[in-house]
Amino acid sequence: VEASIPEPQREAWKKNQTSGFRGKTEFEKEVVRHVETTLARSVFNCDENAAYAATSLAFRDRLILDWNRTQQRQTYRDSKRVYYLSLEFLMGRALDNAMLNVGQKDDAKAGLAELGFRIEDIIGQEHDAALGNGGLGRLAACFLDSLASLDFPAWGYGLRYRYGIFKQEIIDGYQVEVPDYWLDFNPWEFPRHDVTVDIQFFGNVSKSVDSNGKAIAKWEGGEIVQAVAFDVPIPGYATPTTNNLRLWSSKASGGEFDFQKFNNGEYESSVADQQRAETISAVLYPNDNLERGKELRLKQQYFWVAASLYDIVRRFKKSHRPWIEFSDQVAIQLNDTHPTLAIVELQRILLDIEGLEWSLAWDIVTSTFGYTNHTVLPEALEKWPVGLMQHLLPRHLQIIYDINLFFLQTVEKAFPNDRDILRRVSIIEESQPKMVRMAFLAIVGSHKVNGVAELHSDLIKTTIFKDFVEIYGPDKFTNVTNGITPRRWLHQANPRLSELIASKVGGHDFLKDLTLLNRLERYAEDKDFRKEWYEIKYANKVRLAKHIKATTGVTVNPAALFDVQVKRIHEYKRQQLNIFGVIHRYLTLKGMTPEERKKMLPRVSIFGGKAAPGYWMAKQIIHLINSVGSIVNNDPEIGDLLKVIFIADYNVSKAEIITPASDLSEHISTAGTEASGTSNMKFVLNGGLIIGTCDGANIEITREIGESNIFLFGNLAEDVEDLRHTHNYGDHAIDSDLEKVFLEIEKGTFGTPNDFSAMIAAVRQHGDYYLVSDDFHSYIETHHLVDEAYRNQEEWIKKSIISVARMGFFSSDRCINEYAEQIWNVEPLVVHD
Ligand code: H53
Repeated sequence: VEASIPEPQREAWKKNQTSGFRGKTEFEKEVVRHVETTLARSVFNCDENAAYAATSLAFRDRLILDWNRTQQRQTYRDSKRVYYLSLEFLMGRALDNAMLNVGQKDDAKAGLAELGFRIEDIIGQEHDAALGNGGLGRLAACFLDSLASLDFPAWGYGLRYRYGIFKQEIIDGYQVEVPDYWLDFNPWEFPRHDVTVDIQFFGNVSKSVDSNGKAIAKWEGGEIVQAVAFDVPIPGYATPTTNNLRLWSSKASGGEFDFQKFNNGEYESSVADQQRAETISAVLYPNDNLERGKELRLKQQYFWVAASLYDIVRRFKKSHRPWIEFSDQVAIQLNDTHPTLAIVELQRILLDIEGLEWSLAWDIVTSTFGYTNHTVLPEALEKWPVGLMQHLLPRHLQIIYDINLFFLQTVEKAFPNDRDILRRVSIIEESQPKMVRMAFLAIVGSHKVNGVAELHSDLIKTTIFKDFVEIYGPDKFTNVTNGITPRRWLHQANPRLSELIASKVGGHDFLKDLTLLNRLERYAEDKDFRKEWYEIKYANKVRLAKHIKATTGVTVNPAALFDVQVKRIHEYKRQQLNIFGVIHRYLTLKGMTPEERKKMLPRVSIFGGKAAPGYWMAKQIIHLINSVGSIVNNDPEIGDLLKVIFIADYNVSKAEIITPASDLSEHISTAGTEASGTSNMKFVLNGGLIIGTCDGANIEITREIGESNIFLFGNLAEDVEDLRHTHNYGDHAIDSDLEKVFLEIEKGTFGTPNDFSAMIAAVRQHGDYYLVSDDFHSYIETHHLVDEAYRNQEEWIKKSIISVARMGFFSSDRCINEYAEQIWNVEPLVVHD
């Protein structure tokens, strides 16, 4: 039924159209209105939380008007849209970002002050939207910001988890996980109870032939779960464009519960179906770079993908265009292999529901999808047992088999003398049990495949996807180096630095064209400018020191070198290398005379990051860091010379405090293992230097900022394979300094040695897969170079300024423009006021 208002009545609508608040006074009015009506509170019981709620609702009201206008314009213009499918969107807080992006933070600040609140306290009330694990989820969030800021018609599609990534507490030095119930009050989402999709699971497929002799497959039976849309407005920076992030929530279809059972007094089982359905979107899987093949995870993937595709297809069909034009209107990007079933689902829709021929349908599918690979780690590559797929999605498995059959036929034709290639590239792995290789399915079903940094994109072409380069040619594979949004990661997280930069590079335009930062370079030679630069860094360190004091009780000296490693805890990221290095430093200090010690440079080693709950070794690493901290931090001989801090519950809003405060950050993965890394970009953009391996985006950062502005160490990716071969399990030589560290741990200096024996055994007895010993010497030597460099503060600050000036390339705006041009073929659409 058409729900639009007839022409004669539209005048009344026009006359009564609302517009967002303008200026401080109108903002205050909105806040008071929300406090008094929406929240039913008053001047007598408005605490900071209520003020946060009212402020957010005032901004939400304002955003949704731009959102409406953006959506109307995009529909009216019928322009091509991008759909970014991601199981994770690690958004962090929304209020500060919304205020800055619409350009009304000053009004809000002044207005809140008049109403009796400090804006920082109000911002601090917000709960992070933590629907992601780490780099992959945060990248998706940066992309949404860039897509809107660059005026691209784009939607994100994800799952509305009731529980995001767990909260981490550190109790007696161990990680303890606490559920993250974040939906108590979330002013940033719009429930769309009218936008629902029924999603089918299980059942079976019947095949028949129609009157024209055409085969018909019918997927019948099984169970239905309902997907309900929740929309989150995504404001662009300094533009009215406000895009949409649509998150799906699961619920039982056909009513709340079984009335029959309820009437019979079977209260518990009457709600069982409902609970089972709601389980699908209940919780985010807390693994980063690890796939464990759980049935519920596959259910989540299909649920989300099927709802999203139904929505996309429904929108396309409104335009009454022929199917052949689908990929002129729609580009879908797969963020890793998690949404790969979308390929199969679209083929199913076109074939079984719309009645298209296989080859036409398949052309449409492959020209619609692009696939981004984010890892070469074998444990992170998704594979699903054929049996599970058959049980849960019987029709999809048939289509996968057909896709594979046609694909292998073309391979066989092209490589008639190579039997083995068919086994190697088959989407079905002939193992026990048989598995569906999702990355291969994603490659076969997409027109472009990209890696996320140059080294990584080269590696996938020469290792895991080598055969596919032979089959499709090199042009199907490309690189789009990751980026970060300078709005959140500079302007919002480091406002003083952002303003200082703006005062020198010609205003705030650099926030939309980050290459303008290059105008900063000449100020490296300006002593007064360097002083201001230093003062901002120092103030940021004071702020972090306060946070450390408040949360850990440890006092750190803001004049010390702040050495930071914050990211997910993973053996390949090598926090163990860092903490072994810290122990080495401690032993060196302990071996000195008081006079010698006086000459040493004070350091604070700061760690943060979550371990997947089932990742035992990662939890051991956290325990060792905390154990070392409790000894070192209380050693009166050491004092300020070394402090070891573990910041609990690292998340986006903590990153906004930590990143601007670092002097040095560590990006020290075994070469060839970190696809890109993005925190490396954030730290340098905030004037911190890097110690890092030749891995991921570190390599391109070096190219941009210059070798003299980064501390590189360690073996190269090309040598890793051979080095691993030289490690004879149990009897390869361990670096002598590292051996001293091990012996000290084994003496019990940092608590029960047994607690850490597995970490040591991984190096000594189990082949040192991550090359901790091979890189140890180079790591320690390079830290000496860092100390030397830091002694010369003027030179250090120059390096910091020059590095920031050369970071323009790493904006996610550049990255999104590359996707738009090379992969999506979409253009911006400006929404005028
Ligand atoms: O994706 C980031 C990269 C980073 C990589 C990360 C990632 C995940 O967070 C989770 C799964 C996965 O396969 C990859 O580890 O190197 O910067 C964004 O591309």
